[in-house]
Amino acid sequence: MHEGISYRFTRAVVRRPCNNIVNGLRAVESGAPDFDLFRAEHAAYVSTIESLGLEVTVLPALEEFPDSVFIEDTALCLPEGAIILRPGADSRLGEARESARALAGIGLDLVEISPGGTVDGGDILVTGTAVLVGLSARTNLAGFESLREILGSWGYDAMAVRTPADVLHFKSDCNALDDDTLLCTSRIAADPQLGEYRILTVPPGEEAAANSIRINEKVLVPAGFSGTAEMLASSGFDVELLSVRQPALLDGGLSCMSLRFSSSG
Ligand code: CIR
Repeated sequence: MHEGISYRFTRAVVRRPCNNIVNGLRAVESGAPDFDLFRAEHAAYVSTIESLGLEVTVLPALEEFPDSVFIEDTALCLPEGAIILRPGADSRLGEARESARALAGIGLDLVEISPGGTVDGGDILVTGTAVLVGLSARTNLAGFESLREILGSWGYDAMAVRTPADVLHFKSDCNALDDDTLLCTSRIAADPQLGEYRILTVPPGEEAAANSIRINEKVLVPAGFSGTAEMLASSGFDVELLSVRQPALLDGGLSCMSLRFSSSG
C-alpha cells in the first residue's frame, strides 16, 4: 500500500445531478430533493474539492439514472487503475457502464467485477493496511470475492466487514481520517473487525457525520454536526463544513458524490 492511500488525492471525478434526481432511491420518505438546491450544493462541493488541489472532471448529468450523481458507487479508482463495480440496486447497474466509458476516456485502465456479484462503492473503505468491504443489502459475498481477487493482483489485502443492519453502506458509518484512524458511529466503533485501527467516535445523535471525508490536509464534515467538527478539530484535524442537506434526502452524503484518487500513486 502507498502511504497516504486513504486520503492523499490528486484527482476526482464527479457527475452533475439530473432533473430526475427527485426520483432517486431513499429508504425513508422525507420529501423529494429540490433540484436547484441540489445543484447549488453540488457546485459548492466541486469547488471545495478543487480548492483542496484536486483536478476535477465533471461528467454530464444522466437523466436515465436518477441516482447517478452518487458516482462513488460505480467504481473504485486506485493508482493501478479503475475497478468497475456492479451496484446492487437494479436501477443503478447501468450507471457503471457510463462510468467505465468516462474513466477510460481520462486514461484509466479498467477491470470489471464479475457478473453475479454486486458491490457498491459506498461499502468500500481504503485504509492504510487493507481495503475494508462492508457486506450489505447492496454488496454481496460474490461481489466481495471478485473484488478481493482483483485487489490481490494489485497487492492490496481486502477484508469483508459487517455493515450494521438497516444502514445503507459501510461508509455511512465509517470513514478514514488517515491511514490508520477511522471516524465511526458508536454502533460500529467497538466492532472487533476494526480492532487494529485508532477509532474516533461521532457524538450520539450525529451518526450522519461519520460520512465525513479526509482529502489531503482537510476533513470535510457535513454541516450541522458541530459536535463532530469540534471533536475532530481538538484532535488536530483541519475541518471544513459543507452542506449536504439535499443528498441526505436520498441517503447520500459527502463520500458518495465523487471518485477520489491519486494519479501518481
Ligand atoms: C442509493 O440508494 O443508492 C442512493 N439514493 C444513495 C447512494 C449513496 N451512496 C453512497 O453513499 N456511496
